[in-house]
Amino acid sequence: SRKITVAAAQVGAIDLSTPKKDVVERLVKLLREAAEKKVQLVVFPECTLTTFFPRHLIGLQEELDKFFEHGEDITQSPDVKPLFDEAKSLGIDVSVGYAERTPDGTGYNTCVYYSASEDKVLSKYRKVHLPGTKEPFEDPDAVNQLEKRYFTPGDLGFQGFRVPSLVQNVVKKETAKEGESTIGKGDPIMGMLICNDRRWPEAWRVYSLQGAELIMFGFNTGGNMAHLWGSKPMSLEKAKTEALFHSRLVQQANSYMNACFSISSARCGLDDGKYDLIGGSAIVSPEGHVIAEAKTEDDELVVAEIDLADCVQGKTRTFDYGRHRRIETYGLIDKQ
Ligand code: CDT
Repeated sequence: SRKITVAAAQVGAIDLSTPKKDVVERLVKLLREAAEKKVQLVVFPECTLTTFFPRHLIGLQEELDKFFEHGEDITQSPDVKPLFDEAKSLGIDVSVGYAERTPDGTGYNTCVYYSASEDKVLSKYRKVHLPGTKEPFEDPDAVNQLEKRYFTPGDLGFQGFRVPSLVQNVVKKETAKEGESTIGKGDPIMGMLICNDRRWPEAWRVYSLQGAELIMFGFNTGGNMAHLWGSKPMSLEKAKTEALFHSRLVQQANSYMNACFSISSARCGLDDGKYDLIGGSAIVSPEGHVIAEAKTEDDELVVAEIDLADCVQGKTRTFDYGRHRRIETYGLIDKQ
């Protein structure tokens, strides 16, 4: 069977002063709920461990560094280790987003995929498309988006990866009979994006060219980011409805166009009682349908059983790249 039970672990309000330890306790609670529901993979949001700090201008390096994880291996980071220990003991794979400070001082907006059966990080991704500005907006009422100030664009590319132990009876290339296709038969092929990346078709496409069957991403999207989007003045309510619409639009469209499942996991609620983030975590099928979605703007587990075999039709018919793509006409893509 190619069926797996997956979940988006949506995370509600986190204040500027909330200790990481408290956040991790909430994440562990979500993991335990996932275990009760026989979930095999849980996706946590972008920068899960703290408030979305790029909205704040933080001058002191020492203060800023509190929002980052330091050291080579996030699974050993003292505040976060309990989450990976719990994932291991419950046998649940997790994808977790966090701010990463490398030994040479570079900051990345990062996520990892941790496999419980292997007890190790199988893949790391660093956000490529960083929205916002280096300098704060001049309007003192605007909510800032200082990702370009705090982070460097990701340097790892979009590396699809295979995940062992989630599905049974896999056919590997080495064991396939002569002429037998292994599309949709091996260990699942996955990819990770982070927030703004989801709006860029190239990011999804590079994964789907590697056969990705499941793409996951966390996000922090402001409910009212008129300064960032340059949109016409509109009511807060309308701005949030638009933001949710576009978030859902890109997830559904890209899942369909790349014949893959997708899981999106939101940070949401009112951070510090005033910074509104949209929710809208969802699990979407390769046909572009929403199969599960969040009902709240708080901590919530969104669960679905998915059958990766459902990717085969899109990958072998409508979007059979070998037969239908016309790469000789796409040259401009990597020139501008
Ligand atoms: N985190 C992130 O990339 N957010 C952007 C918009 C900024 S709203 C805080 C997004 O594309 O959703």
